[in-house]
Amino acid sequence: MTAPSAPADTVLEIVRAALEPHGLFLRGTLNFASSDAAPLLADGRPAASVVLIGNIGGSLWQPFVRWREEAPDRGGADPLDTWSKAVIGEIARANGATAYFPSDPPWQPFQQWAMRAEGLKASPLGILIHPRYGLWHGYRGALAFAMALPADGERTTAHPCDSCVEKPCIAACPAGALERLQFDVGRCRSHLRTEAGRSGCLKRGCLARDACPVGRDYRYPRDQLHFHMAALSL
Ligand code: B12
Ligand code: SF4
Ligand code: SF4
Repeated sequence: MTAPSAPADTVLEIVRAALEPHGLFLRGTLNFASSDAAPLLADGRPAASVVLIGNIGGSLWQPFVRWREEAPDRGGADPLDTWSKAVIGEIARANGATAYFPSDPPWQPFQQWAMRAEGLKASPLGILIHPRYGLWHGYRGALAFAMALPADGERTTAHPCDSCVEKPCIAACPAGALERLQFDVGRCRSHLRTEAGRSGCLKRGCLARDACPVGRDYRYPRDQLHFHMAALSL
């Protein structure tokens, strides 16, 4: 059963505190206009707002690894999604929210929400770039609420790709998957199936992502890089 929401000004603090032990962060809030296709709440009404939840750098990796070690069988085919649903689903239930997850069809427009909530823009890889975390961040879920929420989270107007003249990410991709300034998933996947792809990107992480000079301190740990790349090559 879903609990009633706390007042708007306290619910964000409650959510933030509940996320912290799991290495997850409240990334931003977005209030929907009447013209928006808002996601639906569990009772069928359109949501008034969403809270975006994500990782910054490798923040979630150790909490996730510990959770897996406690009960190796419970992860299923996609353990990071299972973990995200366990953690964020519980926070949703406790706070009267409806949880959405990026990998659940029909796909919700997480990146559009993030662009509006955080002011981010897409990089040539398709991933949104953050002026501090670079390409090393992602979204693990969103909480949809019936009430409007105060602006929260960081909002930026700085867009590193706009002033990056050389764009080393494009040249670093051995498959030429970014040459048309739009990620070519076919080229990328074909390369990952080759010997060079297996010993390169698959083992060390996406070389294009790694070539970006922004946010290098937030680069994912090796195991996490390998985990994400293995999922991409399936
Ligand atoms: C389908 C999908 C993919 C497909 C892309 C197929 C395609 N050509 O579009 C595949 C499986 C290839 C993919 C790969 C990756 N993805 Co992906 N993907 C998604 C997913 C589930 C749906 C995207 C979508 O269509 N949304 C529906 C539309 C309506 O929403 P939208 O916000 O308007 O969509 C935007 C995107 O579609 C974007 N876009 C268009 N083409 C591409 C291509 C890529 C690769 C990406 C990342 C985005 C992107 O432009 C739209 C404009 O707003 C999202 C989660 C989500 N729900 O959004 C993650 C998501 C976009 N992916 C993400 C990531 C991180 C990756 C990978 C880096 C994973 C990895 N290996 O580490 C790779 C990138 C490739 C690489 N070189 O490493 C992150 C991006 C986070 C961020 N900082 O922006 C998301 C948000 C998931 C998450 N949990 O955070 N992805
Ligand atoms: S290398 Fe430059 S263009 Fe490529 S993602 Fe990084 S900042 Fe953007
Ligand atoms: S994983 Fe490798 S082939 Fe795919 S986009 Fe990144 S650098 Fe290119």
